[in-house]
Amino acid sequence: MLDAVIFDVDGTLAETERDGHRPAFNAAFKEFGLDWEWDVPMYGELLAVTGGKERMRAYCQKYRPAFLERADADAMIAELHKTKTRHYVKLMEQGIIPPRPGVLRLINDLRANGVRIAIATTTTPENVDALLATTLKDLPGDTFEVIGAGDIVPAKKPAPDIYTWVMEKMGLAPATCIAVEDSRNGVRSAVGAGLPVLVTKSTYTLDEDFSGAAAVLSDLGEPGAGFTAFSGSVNGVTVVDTILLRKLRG
Ligand code: XBP
Ligand code: MG
Repeated sequence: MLDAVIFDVDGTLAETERDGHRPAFNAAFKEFGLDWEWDVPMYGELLAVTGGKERMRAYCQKYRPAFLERADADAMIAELHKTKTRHYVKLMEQGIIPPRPGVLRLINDLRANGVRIAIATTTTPENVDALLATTLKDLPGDTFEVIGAGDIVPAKKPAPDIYTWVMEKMGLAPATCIAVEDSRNGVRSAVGAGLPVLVTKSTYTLDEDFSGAAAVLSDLGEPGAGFTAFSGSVNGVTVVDTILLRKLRG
């Protein structure tokens, strides 16, 4: 029985971290006259902490402790984050980030089968809107019935709160839903909310520990370019569709 699929956003629907969020943070730092620069490996390390404000704070704790001693440190982080969001939206408007393989195909298949679709993410709502308007513009406007994003719950992933919030909004129990994620933090969040999780590894999460996931794949697969399975009972199938998600849901 599968009523709904709840998707993570960053790394799952699109590879937004390296060329979207990361340069947006760097542009905000520059605008504020800070000499902070998050290169590709450094950003990979910082992704251990979800949420942009939380990530900047964790960076300062480790690399810029003096910044946190400023009386206006909290306000500065909030302003930096608003600026980062503005840069991120501008970057997305350039249309540089495509959907990951199989994303549009799977979502259309779920719609055709009457499966409800939602989002549970730690990213800011404006970022989700930007992604929907650009990368995912070919999906009908009513695709995502509920979008749980950003500070709507105080405890971000790996806490289960965002998944629980989304299921409550949909009036569904975890027993009839499945999550699609790309990160260890996402798996912990979904499993904590009682959901089975399908993982599609992303650039920054290739080596993460996904124990607890129902299946771990390279991507959702397209006909002619199927996924590679690292774990899970996929029995010769090479594209994720409604039938496979029903099986994984159990
Ligand atoms: C990914 C994240 C986010 C973004 C930054 O979340 O960790 O924090 O990197 O977003 P998910 P904000 O994979 O759950 O979508 O700067 O808007 O917080
Ligand atoms: Mg993610």
